[in-house]
Amino acid sequence: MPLRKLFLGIGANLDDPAATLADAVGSLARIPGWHVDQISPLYRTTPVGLLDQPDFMNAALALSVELPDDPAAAALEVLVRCKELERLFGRVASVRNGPRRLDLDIIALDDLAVIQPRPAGVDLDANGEETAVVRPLVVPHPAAHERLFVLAPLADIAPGLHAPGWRGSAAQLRDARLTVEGEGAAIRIGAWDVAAARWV
Ligand code: PH2
Ligand code: MG
Ligand code: MG
Repeated sequence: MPLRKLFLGIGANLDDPAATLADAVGSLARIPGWHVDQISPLYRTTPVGLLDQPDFMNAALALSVELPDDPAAAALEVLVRCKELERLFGRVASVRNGPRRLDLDIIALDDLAVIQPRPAGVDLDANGEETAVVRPLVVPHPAAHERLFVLAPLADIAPGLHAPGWRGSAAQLRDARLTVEGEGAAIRIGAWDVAAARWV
């Protein structure tokens, strides 16, 4: 099983988001075969999509993960693990783009490009077959390049990352979004403290 480089976007905006995200980092690191290599600063971000909800906390992680050779199988395994963790952290089904205790999104997985139907029952956002079919798992994340809450923390840990289909590096895309969304849309509020296993 090859070691693949995985970039995750993590976010939360209910209860104690910073504590939830820190605990999620710990849980990801304890998955057998998963290694957390980099943890971005923590950002407070303006909600995108559905505006009438609390601000989010967002961060990005770089991991090395033992995954199957087959790209689709690798992406699905990551998805299933992430959905398991979201459920463990008490996430309940909600509206698309709505408030959530924990959201783990695959930003990019090596240089893989995958479009794959989601396995039934894995997606808490999906309230039926239709959603699973209409919204397949797409890697790299189809919206990552146009969201400052993803790009700002990602560019901190992987400025040169150029995922398949992107028109620039993470740093270039972040700078482009900064001019659209403004500095206030993503504010750095903490750096990861290894000893405390928290952002401080
Ligand atoms: N996640 C969403 C929708 N909107 N906005 C911010 N600021 N941060 C998020 O993580 C986020 C969002 C859907 O997953
Ligand atoms: Mg998301
Ligand atoms: Mg998600």
